[in-house]
Amino acid sequence: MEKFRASERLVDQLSEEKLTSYRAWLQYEQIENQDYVSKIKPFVQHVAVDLACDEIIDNALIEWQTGLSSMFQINASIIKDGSVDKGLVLKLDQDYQEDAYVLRASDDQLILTGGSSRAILYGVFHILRLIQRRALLAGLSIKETPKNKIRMINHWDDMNGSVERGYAGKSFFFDDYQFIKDRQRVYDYARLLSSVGINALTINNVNVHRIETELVTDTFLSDVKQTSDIFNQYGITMYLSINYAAPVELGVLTTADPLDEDVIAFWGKTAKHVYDVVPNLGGFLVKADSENRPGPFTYGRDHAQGANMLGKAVEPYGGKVIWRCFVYNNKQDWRDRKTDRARAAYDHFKPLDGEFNDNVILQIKNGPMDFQVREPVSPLIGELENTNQFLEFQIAQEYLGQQRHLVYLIPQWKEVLEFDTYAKGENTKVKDIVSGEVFDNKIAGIVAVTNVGIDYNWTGHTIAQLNFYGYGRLIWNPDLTSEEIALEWIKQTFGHDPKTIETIMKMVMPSWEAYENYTSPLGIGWMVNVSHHYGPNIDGYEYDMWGTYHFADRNGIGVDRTIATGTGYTGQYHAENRDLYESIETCPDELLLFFHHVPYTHVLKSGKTVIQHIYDTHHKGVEQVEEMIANWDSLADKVDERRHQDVKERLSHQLWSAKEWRDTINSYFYRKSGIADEQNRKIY
Ligand code: GCV
Repeated sequence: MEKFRASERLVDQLSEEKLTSYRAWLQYEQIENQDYVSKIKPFVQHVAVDLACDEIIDNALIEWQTGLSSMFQINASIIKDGSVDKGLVLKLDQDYQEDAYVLRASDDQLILTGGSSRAILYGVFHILRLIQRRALLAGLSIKETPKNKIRMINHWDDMNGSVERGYAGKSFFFDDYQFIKDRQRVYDYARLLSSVGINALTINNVNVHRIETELVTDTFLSDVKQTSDIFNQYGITMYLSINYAAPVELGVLTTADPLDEDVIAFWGKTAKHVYDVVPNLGGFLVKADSENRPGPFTYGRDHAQGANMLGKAVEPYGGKVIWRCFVYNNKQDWRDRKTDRARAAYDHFKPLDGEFNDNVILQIKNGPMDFQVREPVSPLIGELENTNQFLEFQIAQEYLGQQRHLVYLIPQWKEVLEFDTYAKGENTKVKDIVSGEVFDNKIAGIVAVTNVGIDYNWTGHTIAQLNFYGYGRLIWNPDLTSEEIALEWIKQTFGHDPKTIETIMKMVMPSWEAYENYTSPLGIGWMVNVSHHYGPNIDGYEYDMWGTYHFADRNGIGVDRTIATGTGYTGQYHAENRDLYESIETCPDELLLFFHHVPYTHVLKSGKTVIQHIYDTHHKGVEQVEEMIANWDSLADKVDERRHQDVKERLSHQLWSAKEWRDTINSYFYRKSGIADEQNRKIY
């Protein structure tokens, strides 16, 4: 099997100055503080391996040696014959949960006991993370069990090499309708993923075109196998996005009806062959009956019938089918204020609860719309009591500045995870539902659309690496705070200078709020250009031919989603949330226009009118970006030139863009409402 070694490859590919960006949070900078070095040395001279090695353990050992030689210039000896029990000792305990591990240290011995090889790998990364953060090891006593069993990444990579909603260069899996033969990047990526606990991924877009339909055929299966093998070496299970209409697209049948015997046989045979070649494949991810993708609706069948047919096909091989709930009708007349895209996922899938096979999982986006800067939590989460489910986030900043803007996403995701659905009374939080605890699901977890590409810093914006890192850390342990995650990342990525840490914290922590301030206020969302979703275009979204998502007119703004007078969407929530959102009095300001259509003069809880809020926040957002720039400028002599320059360029574009947003939005609403003054600042 193809084997790559991180240290060899890194040096081959990139110039030294770009390597710093490429290393991301695995910088392993040399440690100068001799006092710290002397305290850690007893633990790092030897590693005693008291377990059977496999390729995952091999990689854990390589990582340990790479980290130590770089940070301490130590070549840690690996002892497998039991002759030494000092230093790091690796053990397995079958009674632990698969990914769980324990770290216990005396004065000169650190025992890492894991439930599996993968847990050992995670444990090694944990110790290296502690050392990178200059934590002491003596007396350590830690037990780590991930909250979510499946921690997944979705790629939207196409085989022509492009990445749908990708903002960090082209795909590193595919180019020119082929797999890229040099798989160095893939290996390095697997390493980064496992360093933050990711254990599953799909490599191709959920929008499966003709060419990717062939991923399940002999045209590409040996490439699929080689790629899967690389991820397996890092404890990551690979899945494929498949085309629901494959039997038709491949010219085998004239139907993809899930109840048709020939279709059932096609998938049975296809699954068998796929698993013969790629026995470790996790299964299939499907986007069906959505945004022009084929699905069971064409044949008058429902999603359960479609998903279960595939579920049965992969069942004999332990495979899973992940079925996306992002299903909506995107044609709506602007005069129709009752049809509501926000209702769609719940309306489609709630009635099917309990009808899905055990190996089928429904994948639900965090909000009812589509990864806007502010949305309520999807009401479907908490409503599926008898169905496996995954929560879906988007690390790629499709609607959040496309990695040209600095936006730290963990605070947004934490709000989602902490949201109380009241599904089983008070304190039924999203984080406990999607982990499978509330409804005792067999399969559960969190998935996110990735933000990486072939750019040398992986994520386009260097600071967007934090969202990748943070996603892994957060879904491993949702109780970590946004501050803790940011601090971990900054120390590993940029080192220990107190001013650097403090300054970057000041930049990242308010960045989500800043973005919201200068873009879309009060839960309105969507005011972007329809094709690429970037930059302000107030009436620009998909209803531009027919209307908009915000219903702004001279009298008011917002979407009435109440039961009393609107689309009835609030009725999809449990009583406590339904009542909270239904009433203008109790609806939180930040979501007011998502749930209500109000006059511009409506007074918010803050005491300001809606129109004044819009104007003021747009100015504030721009000022916040100016502060970010001043902060970053002050680090010119603290951060290496390449990364400093990269971020500086992005920030200056962000400022330009924030001003464009401010001026576009404020002048639009000035005209629309007719109640702003000429300077667009003071309304009254
Ligand atoms: C992959 C949004 C994006 C699409 C994406 C879709 C989805 O509509 O703009 O690019 O398609 O979501 O999640 O399937």
